[in-house]
Amino acid sequence: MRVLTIIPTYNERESLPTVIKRLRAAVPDAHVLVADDNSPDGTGDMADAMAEQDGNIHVLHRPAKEGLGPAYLAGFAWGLERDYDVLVEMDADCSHQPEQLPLLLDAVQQGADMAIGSRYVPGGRTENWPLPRQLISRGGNIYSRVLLGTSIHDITGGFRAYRDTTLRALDLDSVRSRGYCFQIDLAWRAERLGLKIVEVPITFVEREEGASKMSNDVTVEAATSVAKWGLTARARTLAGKLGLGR
Ligand SMILES: Nc1nc2c(ncn2[C@@H]2O[C@H](COP(=O)(O)OP(=O)(O)OP(=O)(O)O)[C@@H](O)[C@H]2O)c(=O)[nH]1
Ligand SMILES: [Mg+2]
Repeated sequence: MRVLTIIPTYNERESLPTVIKRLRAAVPDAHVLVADDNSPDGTGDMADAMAEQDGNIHVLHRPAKEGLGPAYLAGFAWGLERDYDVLVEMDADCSHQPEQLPLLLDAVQQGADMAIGSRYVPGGRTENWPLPRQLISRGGNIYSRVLLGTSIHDITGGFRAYRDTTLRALDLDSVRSRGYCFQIDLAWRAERLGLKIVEVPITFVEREEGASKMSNDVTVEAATSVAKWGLTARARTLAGKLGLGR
């Protein structure tokens, strides 16, 4: 399997060398694509310097900060054009431990269309995460469960491995999500298509370097998008039952 790990970055100068070093050691054959949104702290230049030293490292420079979603979409397009078999999402801040990536890749190897590193299945956990962040994360998952009826336990989790065929099936051109709801959006699309989603327990570790990019805007975007998707899906089901729209 040819694996591409996409790492979106915005001002991750302090974290990037560590995550890349750990990733290259943990899964030496995997290629890495840093998708940088023109970080003012020079993360993009730093990534270029690493790419010059190591042929498995690539850099995608994007003009401005647009959020996690568009950065991943650009990274997926880059990887699909180059025929990678598995495309991985991973944060730059080492919250997703590179040493656990083989667990996700094993799940895909064993037949999963999509593997999600999950904090909320038995064996999964978080380390040093402040209580307010834990509550937002748990709350977001419960909210998604109620509104979407999803059976995924960690639908907001951003440590994932997708089979290329999965991404090709998800109609990525129609994805509008920018912030964390991007993760919910893609997982829910895959679930509705009946694809095989496997949750692999992981330990999510609070970032040690750099600053969080979490903001109220992305929380509001997620809350309103999930409500909209859930209500639209229910309205469609109801219309189907009533025989409308035929
Ligand atoms: N390219 C790009 N990357 C982004 C953007 N916003 C966040 N990221 C990256 O997405 C990943 C997750 O962002 P974090 O700030 O760690 O968000 P988080 O993990 O929910 O928040 P913390 O728990 O506080 O770290 C990191 O690698 C960020 O650098 C963006 O607008 N563009
Ligand atoms: Mg983080």
